[in-house]
Amino acid sequence: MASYDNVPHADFPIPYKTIEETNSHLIEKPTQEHDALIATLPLQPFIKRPFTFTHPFRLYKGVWISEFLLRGALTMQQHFKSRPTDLFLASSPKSGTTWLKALIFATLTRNNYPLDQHPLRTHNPHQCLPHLEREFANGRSQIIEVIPSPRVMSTHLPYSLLSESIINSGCQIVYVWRDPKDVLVSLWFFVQKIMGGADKVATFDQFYDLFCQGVHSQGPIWNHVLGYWEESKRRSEKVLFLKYEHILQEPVKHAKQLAHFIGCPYTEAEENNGVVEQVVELCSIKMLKDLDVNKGGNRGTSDGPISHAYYFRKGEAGDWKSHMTQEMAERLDAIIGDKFKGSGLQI
Ligand code: PAP
Repeated sequence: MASYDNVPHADFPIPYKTIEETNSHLIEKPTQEHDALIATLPLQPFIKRPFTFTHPFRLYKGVWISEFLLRGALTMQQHFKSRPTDLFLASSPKSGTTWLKALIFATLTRNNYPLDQHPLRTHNPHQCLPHLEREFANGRSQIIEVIPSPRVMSTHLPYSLLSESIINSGCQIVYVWRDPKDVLVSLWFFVQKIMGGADKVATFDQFYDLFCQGVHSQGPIWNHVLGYWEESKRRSEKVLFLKYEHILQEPVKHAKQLAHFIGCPYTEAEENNGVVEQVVELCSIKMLKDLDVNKGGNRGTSDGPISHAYYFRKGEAGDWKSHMTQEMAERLDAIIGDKFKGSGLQI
């Protein structure tokens, strides 16, 4: 049997879905307390609702965010009490959230279950870790409250919109970002699936133009990335800054770095026994995509049920080359390169 010595709080986290199901009596009516304020905020330029599914975007403090998630974010900012032991996965949408949810969850729980019976084989990664502002928007704030420590949660909010409580609690944040050109392509395919076809959404060129203006979920992406980058430079022991493409290139190295950062490094014995490779394999898109839960299940959201399969497409670097002209790529790179100037960051 595995040893729990190097994994703190060996029994936790357990999949969020289990906590949600056993505490369903704590679910409240979704909040409307910020609706009056939200109604005064600038609305996104409409073509067809290309990025927003059923909820339009509003511009709040320089961030384009769906009305629905903004409701959750504002309620969260007011009421959420972060604990020093909390761990957050932060990301701009379509930057590697599902993958990192799996990797973090598997890393923390690798000794709680035999890996061939691990909950990731029966749960989509989004059922394992809650998305904080979405849960607040959905009346689940009290469920978040009863999750035993150490809690592991995700957020798509930029650093500038995190609550004071999160920033001041001393909790850790893992941030993942991705080449924005691939983020854009991934978003476009995702929205088509949600909306039921290419004819239901804006054209790729329209998507691209809005993206270049920063009008997309939690955009502009350059501010999102820079916010966490700056914070990771200031507090490297609290904010780990990862890039999707780098993890793809060297998954084992990054899995070890992640484990070290979150306080459960692999032992020499684990490394010698190939446990890092097994965790990486369990979390790979090839493995997750083929599981029944991810082929057939779905996730209830404010936009209706979203098939788990929509979270797994190609999982590659550079798919933008099949969808963007060289000129489009250079223009977007130039916009982002300009914003990154002086930061030390490069695409
Ligand atoms: P989210 O923000 O809605 O949760 P997110 O998981 O960040 O989405 O992004 C989805 C992308 O990650 C998809 O990329 P693609 O469209 O370019 O293919 C998806 O395929 C990819 N992805 C999902 N799981 C994995 C994984 N285990 N390894 C690598 N990439 C993955």
